[in-house]
Amino acid sequence: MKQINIIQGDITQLDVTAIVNAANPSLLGGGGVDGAIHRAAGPELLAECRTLHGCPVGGAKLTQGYRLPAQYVIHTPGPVWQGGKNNEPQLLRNSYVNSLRVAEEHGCATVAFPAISTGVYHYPLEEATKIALQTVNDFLANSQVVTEVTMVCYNVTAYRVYKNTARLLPFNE
Ligand code: AR6
Repeated sequence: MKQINIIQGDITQLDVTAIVNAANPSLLGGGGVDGAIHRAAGPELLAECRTLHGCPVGGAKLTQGYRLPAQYVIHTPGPVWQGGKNNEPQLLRNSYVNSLRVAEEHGCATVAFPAISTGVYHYPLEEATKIALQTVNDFLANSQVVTEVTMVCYNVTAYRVYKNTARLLPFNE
């Protein structure tokens, strides 16, 4: 059975095989969920990130989870919203797909995502949510490895948008 969960909470607390970090191309930390993940994982995370030499927008790279309950962190820089004419939808899709590919390569059964690009990067929440849910749903349908994906909404606004969007899509949570 494949499953998509939508929850409100703090992604750093989740006991899943891998959590995804909404990073920036330097992979050297920042604010938002990136800052929270680095604080919770401890300094070893930054030390490993330094060995990765960054990541292009829409790409994904894996590290250990260190002091997190999750075994791994998959770091993906999403696109900065620049009005929508700079390939933002495709780049956001790439962040989800490439994160899930990396999860598959490392045998991760359970993966959790934050709402990539919808904070500091200002991607409109409704549009980003449609891409997130559609992309994850399509990938899960074809994956032999990833069986459960949890979409983590940090605040109630995002949670409501995710729940409403899920109702409009052709899948059941
Ligand atoms: N758990 C789950 N979601 C969270 C948490 C958390 N602990 N904290 C925040 N969020 P953002 P971006 C939500 O800004 O837009 C960083 O500085 C937040 O409410 O973290 O992709 C990076 O280094 C929002 O819905 O990421 C980059 O420079 C979502 O996570 C830049 O921000 C994403 O917001 C990336 O910007």
